[in-house]
Amino acid sequence: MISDKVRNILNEQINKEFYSAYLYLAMSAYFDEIGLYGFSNWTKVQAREEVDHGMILFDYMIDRNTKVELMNIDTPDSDFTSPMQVFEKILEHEIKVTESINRVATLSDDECDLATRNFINWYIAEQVEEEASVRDVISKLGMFGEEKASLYLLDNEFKGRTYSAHSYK
Ligand code: OFO
Repeated sequence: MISDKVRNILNEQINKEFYSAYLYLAMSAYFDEIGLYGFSNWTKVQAREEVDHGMILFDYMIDRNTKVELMNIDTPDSDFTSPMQVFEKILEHEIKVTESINRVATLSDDECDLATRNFINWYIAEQVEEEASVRDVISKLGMFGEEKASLYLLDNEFKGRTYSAHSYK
């Protein structure tokens, strides 16, 4: 039996994952507008992964026979000015998501909900990976700069990012 507190925090986390998908889609649209189709692909692939993150939580809640409550998804930020600025925003956002996942883990411990505590471990590891991949892009942008030639090379590299589905079962 999932406690009300754990149910609420899981519902909020579903909302945060779908908000993340929206945010990455907004970024993808920005990159399309400025002709950086590889960057657009990178953020679009990430948006699909975020939908998976939301769906894995959704399926878990159904399995635990607890009520899923879908909430409004906020309008994402769309104030983008450069690739570096976008990736700095991504890092800031993902650090907040990591903190949010950590709160789910801590609350599951407090509520003696070992199943949720075990379930959320996947997200803890996923956040380490996500933050690392964003830091990698930021350091490449810092190293090569944002001149057209460097962006062209990175853009080509990011065209190669492919989506692979994550699922709960
Ligand atoms: Fe779901 O990890 Fe990013 O936000």
